[in-house]
Amino acid sequence: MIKLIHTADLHLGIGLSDLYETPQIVQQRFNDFVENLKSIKDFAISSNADFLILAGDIFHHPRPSSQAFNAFSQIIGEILKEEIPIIAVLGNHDTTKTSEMLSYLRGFVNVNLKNFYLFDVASKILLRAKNSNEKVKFIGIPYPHFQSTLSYSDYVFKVENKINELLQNDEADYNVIVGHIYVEGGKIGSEQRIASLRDYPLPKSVFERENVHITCLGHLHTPQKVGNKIFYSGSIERIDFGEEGEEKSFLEIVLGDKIHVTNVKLKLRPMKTIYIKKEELVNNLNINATLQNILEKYNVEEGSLLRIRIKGSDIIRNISMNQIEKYLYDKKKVLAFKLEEIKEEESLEEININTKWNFKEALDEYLKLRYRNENPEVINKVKFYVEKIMEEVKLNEN
Ligand SMILES: [Mn+2]
Repeated sequence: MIKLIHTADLHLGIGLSDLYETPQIVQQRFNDFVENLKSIKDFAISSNADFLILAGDIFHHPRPSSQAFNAFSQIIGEILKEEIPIIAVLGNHDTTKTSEMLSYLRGFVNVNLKNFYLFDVASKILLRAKNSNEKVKFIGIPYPHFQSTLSYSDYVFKVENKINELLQNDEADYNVIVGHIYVEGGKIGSEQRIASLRDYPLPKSVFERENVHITCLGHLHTPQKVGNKIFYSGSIERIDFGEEGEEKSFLEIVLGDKIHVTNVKLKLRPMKTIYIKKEELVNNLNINATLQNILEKYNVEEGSLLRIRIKGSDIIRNISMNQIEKYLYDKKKVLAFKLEEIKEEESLEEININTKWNFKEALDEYLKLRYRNENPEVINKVKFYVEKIMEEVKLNEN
């Protein structure tokens, strides 16, 4: 029996996605992420884990700030002191897209840091679990930047072949795949908004094999099980308001005769959105007092990240930022906030992009969402014209 602690997408050093910020707020928010990583460290140590898995995007930038680098190195130092090996793969944020793909994390390998294993290329390593002395093979798959240069089928073929090759020689008691990669069926969230990715979805069958005991993934920020024995731990904090209602956790995985996976919840900074209609504000002489009166009715947890969305245009410029800022910091005790205008009819949903779609399928989905309150005739008309344009493009290509 072995115990793995699985986390990913730490994104140390990520900013505050267009909230009004001061150096103190940025610092506090940075600490939120570090505190959660510390709680994972404490859990790994107190639960006597055999391995800690970091499935990519440890740093938000390929060149992390000295603060992020120091915070991270201190925490892993404490984990390694307890002789818990760390298995890390690189994510799309840890690496540059250039061919050298050199990560700062390689520095730990260069100094021969004991028990720190980094996968910056797809490869394998065979290790002994410290508690049971069983043999565990880790197969590490860093983020496949190369997918953008391949067709979908070539990409799937390449990854599948690599995994086949790495699985050869059945020398281990357990085979564990650790990757930073998008697998089909996964729910897409904030990782898409911060990186504008167009990832190919890898079929689950690439990982679902009899001799693979578990696949521990990073990249998708929502904690989720996407297949039989395929897990995303999710990120360690919420990154934007699209995740407002989402819980975050890390995984405690016990592999033995059976697999036991437990979600361990992380403490998150409260996040809240308040919607206000234009009419509630513009018919009043004192817009600032009115806005405060409206906000007064809402219960906002201390230390929240607050988003105020006003439905309607040309209102924010009439609001005194100094006044509202003072009110929100002093009275509502928010950590940070933003005030934004949205069109009344603006869709609050986003299209869940499925990269397997061809253009026509993507168009259909878009139109369905964009014109969902319209007569179907409108949709058909738009489709007709788009298809006409596509035909013209085809003619020009020939
Ligand atoms: Mn990622």
